[in-house]
Amino acid sequence: MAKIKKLDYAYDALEPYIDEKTMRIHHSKHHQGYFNKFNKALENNPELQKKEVVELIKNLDQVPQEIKTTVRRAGGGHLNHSMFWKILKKDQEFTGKTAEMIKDQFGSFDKFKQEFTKVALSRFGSGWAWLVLDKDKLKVMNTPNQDNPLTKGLKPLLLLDVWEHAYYLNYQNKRAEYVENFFKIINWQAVDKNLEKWQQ
Ligand code: MN3
Repeated sequence: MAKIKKLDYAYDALEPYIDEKTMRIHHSKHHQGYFNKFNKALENNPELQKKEVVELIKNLDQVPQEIKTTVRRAGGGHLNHSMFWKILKKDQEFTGKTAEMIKDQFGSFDKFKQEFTKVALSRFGSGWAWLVLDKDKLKVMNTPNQDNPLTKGLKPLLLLDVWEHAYYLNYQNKRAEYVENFFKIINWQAVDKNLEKWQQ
C-alpha cells in the first residue's frame, strides 16, 4: 500500500494544543486508512485514478454509483485531512487577505470565532467545521462525516476536524476546549493560499 504524504512538521509541533500521540495516530492510522480505502475503491477504474481527488469530490455525481459512497467517505476523508494538516501551525499572526475579509464580513476576529465555534459545536456526532467562500462571501458551516463543501459548489478555506478521534486523547468529551485552542494554531498564510487558488 502506498503511503500518504508526510506532514510538513513534526507530530509534536502543535503541542500542547494538539498532542503528539493524537497527531501520530490521526495522520498515520486514520488518514492513512481513508487513503487505503479510497485507492482500493478505484482499483478497477484506471480512468478515475488519473483524476485528482478534489475533482472527484467536486463532481461526486459523476462517480459511478457502485463506488460513490466509498469515494465520498474515504476520498473525502483523504482530501479533508490533506487540507487540514496544511492549515495548522503554531504562533501565527492573524493577518493577510482572508483575515481582512473576515474583519470586513464578520466584524472582528472575535465575532468570527464565535460563529465558527457555534458551527463546530453544533455538529452532532462526527464531521467538520468550515470557513468557505460562497461566490465572494465568507460563510461558516459544518458537514457530517467526511463530506466536503466542494460537493455543493462551495470553496473551502479553513476546516476543523470535530471527529472525536481528532481530540479525544487530550480533551476527552471537551470539544469546546479543543475548538478554543484551534484558533491558536491556524496558519493564516496557508488559508490565504487556499483563497488565492479559488480566486484564480
Ligand atoms: Mn480525522
